[in-house]
Amino acid sequence: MTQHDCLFCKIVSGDVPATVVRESARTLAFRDINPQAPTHVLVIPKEHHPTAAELAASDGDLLAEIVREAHEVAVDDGVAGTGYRVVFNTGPGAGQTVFHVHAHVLGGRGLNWPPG
Ligand code: IU
Repeated sequence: MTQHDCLFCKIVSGDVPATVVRESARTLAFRDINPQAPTHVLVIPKEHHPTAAELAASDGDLLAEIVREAHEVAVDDGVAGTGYRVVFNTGPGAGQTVFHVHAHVLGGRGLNWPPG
């Protein structure tokens, strides 16, 4: 299902441009417009789901596919060997600004822990 006021639904439909790096029948991966690392790609379901928690409850297979695609993005960008991070910001207090679930795939530089 598409939400007309959702930015990432508009990227899926092609109404908003994005640099797509991978696509499967149910997922899309594109470069973040404000990258926080040399590799910063967002992996999303093509269907609208607001958060990772909601997607886990409604379609766990699709959430697992997003995590698999995140790994393939890291392989494609050559950062899987050194290590990469997959982040689902969930809720405004954690920095979620777009309420269409997305996995941030970050790599290509040292990543500190704990995150900010
Ligand atoms: P967040 O976890 O909801 O804060 O992540 C949203 C991301 O979407 C954020 O990193 C933005 O830079 C990114 N983004 C994008 O890639 N393309 C866009 O057109 C817009 C935001 I608006």
